[in-house]
Amino acid sequence: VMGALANKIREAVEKQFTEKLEELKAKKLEEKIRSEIVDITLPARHQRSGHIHPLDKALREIMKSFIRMGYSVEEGPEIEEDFYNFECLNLPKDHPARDMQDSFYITPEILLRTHTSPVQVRTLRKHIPNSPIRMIAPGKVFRWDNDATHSPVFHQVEGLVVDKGITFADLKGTLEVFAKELFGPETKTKFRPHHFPFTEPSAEVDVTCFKCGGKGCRFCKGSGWIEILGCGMVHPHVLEMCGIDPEEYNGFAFGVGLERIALLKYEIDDMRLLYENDIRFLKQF
Ligand code: 2NM
Repeated sequence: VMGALANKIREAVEKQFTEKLEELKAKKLEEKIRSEIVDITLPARHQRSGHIHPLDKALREIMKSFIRMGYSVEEGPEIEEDFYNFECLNLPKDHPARDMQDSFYITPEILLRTHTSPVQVRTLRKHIPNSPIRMIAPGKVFRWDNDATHSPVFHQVEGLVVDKGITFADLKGTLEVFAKELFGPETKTKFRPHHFPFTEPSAEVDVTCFKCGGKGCRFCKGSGWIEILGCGMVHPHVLEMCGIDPEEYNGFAFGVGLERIALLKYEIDDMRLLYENDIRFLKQF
């Protein structure tokens, strides 16, 4: 009798216990569902995306043009030795272009590179005899300048070709093709004599204004021509400093300011806009 009674009590307690347990579980699940409710009618959260920078866009175009012509793309240090930045490039210790006012020196022998030519020098100095060089060197360069048209940090793309029997005609042909690819097939080029310490002869290159086609407009300040780069035949002394026999080899080199190309191509009138990284500005290109 006692056993049967005990079983009945146990069953009753168990029943109440499981009922309460189920009730609590159901309540908890309901709370969870309520707290995790998603309103699928809400607008999605806006994903802000970046944009290719106009300097990078211009660089990609320039690189595409030269890579197609068989050039390699070389890089080098931004903190450079005086030897590679100046000495090898026909810029001896007393040369005015080395002025402390133009260059950021770290020690008397180390500075922030003032052009990407030291990359060319480094490439030439490890050059394997009997192999031609066709290279461009894009990158940051540093000069003591700061106003509406000069930034202390800016970008250059320098090019170099060294082989046997290179002529000024090769230089002209190459840069003509480049100018047409960059500014359109109607573009004409003009080579004006100039001076650079590392090339002889040297020239500056103008292209016909891509706005007015050469007639003269506000964009080209009425002249019909726009200056885009400097170039020349590599000075024999530079080749010698790089361990290359100028009797056997010669070549040409050129330097383009990337900011200048970007401002021209995308019709940007203040260079400082390039450095603010305002997405509302960048998105336009
Ligand atoms: C320029 C103009 C003319 C140039 C020279 C060299 C090197 F290393 F081969 F000697 N690289 N780049 C050069 C020549 C650069 O910039 C306006």
